[in-house]
Amino acid sequence: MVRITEAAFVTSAANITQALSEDMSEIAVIGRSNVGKSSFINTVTNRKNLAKSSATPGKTRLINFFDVTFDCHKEKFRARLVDLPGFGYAKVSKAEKAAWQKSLSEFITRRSSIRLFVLLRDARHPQMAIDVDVRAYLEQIKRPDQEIVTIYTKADKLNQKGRSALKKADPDALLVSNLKKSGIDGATALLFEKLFMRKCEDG
Ligand SMILES: Nc1nc2c(ncn2[C@@H]2O[C@H](COP(=O)(O)OP(=O)(O)OP(=O)(O)O)[C@@H](O)[C@H]2O)c(=O)[nH]1
Ligand SMILES: [Mg+2]
Repeated sequence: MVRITEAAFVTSAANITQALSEDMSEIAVIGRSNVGKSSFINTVTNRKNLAKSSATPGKTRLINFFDVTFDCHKEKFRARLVDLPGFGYAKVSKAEKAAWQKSLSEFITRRSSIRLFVLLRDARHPQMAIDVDVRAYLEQIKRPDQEIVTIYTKADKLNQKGRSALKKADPDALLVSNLKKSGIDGATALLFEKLFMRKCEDG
């Protein structure tokens, strides 16, 4: 089984110009404000407060970089996780929102070290138009050496009705709960497989 065994915060940046040099394969974690991006980084790295999460939307204001090590049967693979500010956060001024949107889209379109976009969506709301739009946008800007995966958060909040709605919207949906720490092995395996283009087989 593949695990992330080491993780360390490196730095924050307000925009692409301030960002680290592009010397490592990166996984960019994208999604609506409050969907659980920072929590997801804590869950996959098995660290409580590595990325700052909060019940108040709009918590992550900067682009945060974390160096991580994937371990597949003692073989180490280094990568970088990027925690991004959420989109769709309503409680800021129009000007601030526009500036945000600009630095976020600049980062994701121009940062060539991004190899994988992880789009997080709320399992309770699999059809949200803004998520559909963002997925389409990512498909449009994605270069040949980049991949996109969707992972649904807050699985613990799903009832039977929500489960069927999600299955209908996306039969192959990968679900995680950052609260219950469920779905993490599958999510880690998916990140590893997409990033390093190989599976970490059991044995
Ligand atoms: N029940 C439940 N709550 C979750 C889950 N993931 C995150 N949360 C909660 O949702 C809230 C937002 O989590 P964050 O990780 O800060 O979300 P974010 O996407 O980083 O938000 P921004 O930084 O504002 O864009 C926090 O109160 C978390 O505890 C989950 O899987 N289940
Ligand atoms: Mg955050």
